[in-house]
Amino acid sequence: MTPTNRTAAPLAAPDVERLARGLRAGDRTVLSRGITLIESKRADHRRSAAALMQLLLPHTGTAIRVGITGAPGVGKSTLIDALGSMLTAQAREIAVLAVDPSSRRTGGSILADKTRMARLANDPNAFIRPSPSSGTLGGVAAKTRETMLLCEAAGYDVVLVETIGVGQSELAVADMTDFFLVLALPGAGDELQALKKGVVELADMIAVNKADGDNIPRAKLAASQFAAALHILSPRSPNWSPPVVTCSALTGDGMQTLWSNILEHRQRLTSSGELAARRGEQQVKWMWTMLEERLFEPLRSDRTLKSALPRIEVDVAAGRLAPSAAVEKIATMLTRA
Ligand SMILES: Nc1nc2c(ncn2[C@@H]2O[C@H](COP(=O)(O)OP(=O)(O)OP(=O)(O)O)[C@@H](O)[C@H]2O)c(=O)[nH]1
Ligand SMILES: [Mg+2]
Repeated sequence: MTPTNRTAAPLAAPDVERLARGLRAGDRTVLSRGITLIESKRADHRRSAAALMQLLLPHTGTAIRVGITGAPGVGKSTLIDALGSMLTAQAREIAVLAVDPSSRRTGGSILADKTRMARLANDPNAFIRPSPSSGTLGGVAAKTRETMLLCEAAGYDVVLVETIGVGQSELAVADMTDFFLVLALPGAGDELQALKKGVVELADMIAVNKADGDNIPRAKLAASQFAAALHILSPRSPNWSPPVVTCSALTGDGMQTLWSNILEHRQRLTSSGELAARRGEQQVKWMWTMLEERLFEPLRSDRTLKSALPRIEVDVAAGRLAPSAAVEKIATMLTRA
């Protein structure tokens, strides 16, 4: 082995096994190292990461996976803090992850998130990991999914995934979780308009947050309007009709009801076999998304390809190059990349 090769392979197979053992023993430093490994773009790291995932696979799948979405400022982080602390007080271990492909959350805003989740940030039974920084939605989602599995193998029994709800990120989070919670604001009609229909269709529950102080009557009104609207949509699951509740992440009101609903949903989907079926479908879908990411990667990383693509696009747009001929050209370059 040449020296260059040696530096390129810092994690040989036995190290992956040690990492897996440490991770399963609940060592947080090792968990963070594992996450760093799966977030790495280096080819040798990627192979180690895949080996790690395969080793840990039998020890995953046990957590209750909850996705949380809603407009900016609706109170997602505050709610995660309130719900999460309630759960750690019940001796559960919570992992908090995020999918934010816009990489809006760099530096300062990660800190802001931690202050929004002040209780959990200092809770030994909670593990908070910000969104992988930048990248395509597919890439960010794939890393978050694997991070979720690492957390499960490390013994966390509830995983809460926050998404900012930009682009298709809600869909990606709904695809990696068992229960999808949509937060809304008191403000009824307008709010209903503002929520994308596709997101409401994904909801396993809508919670009208900030139902405190003067907001309570408006929150109740909004909840009844959402309930009426949900009635019209065909439910996502034959075993579950999404309830609409009101809550206050600030005071903690409604957190217990929220959690009871999540448990009830889990019980029903488990006994009907829907949970296992849904997770199986998710796994296959993840595989395809990751493969797609992998196949497309040379388009983003290979220098020759990257520099050729804009020119090809211009030629296609100008009608000088047939799209089919362009595809042939790119495909040939891809096989050489
Ligand atoms: N009155 C009231 N304010 C709340 C409640 N929940 C959150 N807030 C406030 O709303 C603001 C936004 O809360 P966040 O938890 O950061 O909201 P978010 O949805 O995570 O926001 P982004 O991550 O930026 O999309 C903060 O000032 C919170 O204190 C609530 O239940 N009642
Ligand atoms: Mg937030």
